[in-house]
Amino acid sequence: MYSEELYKTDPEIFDVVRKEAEREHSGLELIASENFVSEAVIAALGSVLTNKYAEGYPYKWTKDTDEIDYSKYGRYYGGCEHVDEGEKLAIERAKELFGADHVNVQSHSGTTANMTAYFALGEPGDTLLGLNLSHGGHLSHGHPINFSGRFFNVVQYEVDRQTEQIDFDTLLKLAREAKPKIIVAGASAYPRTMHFERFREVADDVGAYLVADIAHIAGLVAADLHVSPVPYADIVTTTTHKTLRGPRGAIIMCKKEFARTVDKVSFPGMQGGPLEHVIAAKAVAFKEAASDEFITYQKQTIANAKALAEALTKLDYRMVAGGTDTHLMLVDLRSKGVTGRKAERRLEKVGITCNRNTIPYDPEKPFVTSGIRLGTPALTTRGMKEPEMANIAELIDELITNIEERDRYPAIKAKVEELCESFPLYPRRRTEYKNISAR
Ligand code: DSN
Repeated sequence: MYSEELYKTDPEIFDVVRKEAEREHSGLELIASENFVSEAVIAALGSVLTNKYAEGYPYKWTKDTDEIDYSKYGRYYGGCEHVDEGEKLAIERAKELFGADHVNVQSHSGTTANMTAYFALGEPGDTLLGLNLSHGGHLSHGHPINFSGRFFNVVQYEVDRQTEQIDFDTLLKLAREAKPKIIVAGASAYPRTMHFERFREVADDVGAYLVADIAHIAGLVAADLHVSPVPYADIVTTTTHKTLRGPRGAIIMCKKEFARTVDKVSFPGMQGGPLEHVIAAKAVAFKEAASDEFITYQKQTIANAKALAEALTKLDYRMVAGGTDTHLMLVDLRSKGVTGRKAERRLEKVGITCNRNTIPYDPEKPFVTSGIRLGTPALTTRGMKEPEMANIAELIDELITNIEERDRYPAIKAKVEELCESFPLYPRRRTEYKNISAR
């Protein structure tokens, strides 16, 4: 209904939106960190809540006890009674979903959530022990060009050369040498289970705080299909837009003893006005994530990842760490003589979207890489199951094994589009866009 207004005011931006909806529908989205939100989430995002300034919180901390009091007005602006309700719902639903003592729902992104966690627990110059980016970690886990690498004394751990998984004896040895203030357990390209209980043992041994970043696996954790870090970590951060299938943004969960500090570091320490439209959309996503349907979805996401990994293995692709326990896999392309960069670019030409990714101990530069990362959350949201995963593995293989034969690309693209047509994405929305632009 309101797209008409956008078209009248700004046909160029309308067209950007229309074309992106078509791209999402007509391609196979295998970027492990992406997903397709519900129309309900989009409705909350595109709402009047974007108009409201609401610095502060929908509660006040009581003076003497570490309790939040929703009956007290904690904002620096008037007129927050409705956004207060939305933020309260987001907080309470997230607490329930993850079993956390306290949740701050205001983080704009995973990186600012991590920044908040580190500054809540440490000071610039403290030692931070995080997983190396090229071994599956994240920029905000201590990369030298990121704030984390510039503000903290970073020591990085790596995966074992043989198993390509975290070896906790090696990690313990490194932690004893480095004596970190904070250990970060989390990854953006680690296909196997993150054993948070083992991280806790290491942290306890060296007297470090433990931050768990579950940006990728939050949906699996919420559905109880992956070990939860909540009982083990002092602070848990997550984005809300990956497996969790909410709006782009993040939250911070923590034990009660850190709650007040986390809130203070987030605002006024780190951010200004919270994005109340995004927070309301987070609340919607948490409600959706508490449903049985969401558990079924996450089970299928894992089953699809296993099916895709198995089908590719049969086609002679090597899976890093031997396969997957989660929603993602890392594919080593060296046996095919194709780099990650080339595979990413050429796959895109036939409508298959993924990202190049370093594999552990990668001989190629990070901009080139020997691998690609594939994930199944978005395709599973569309309703695809194991048979489609086998089909997709064949389409990927057809492209990779004939990568220099560009005349074959149109036929592969046609097969991709045919598959996508059977699993329509945002059909009402796309029809509306088409009708408006046809006028
Ligand atoms: N950029 C995200 C990913 O793709 O994993 C992590 O923040």
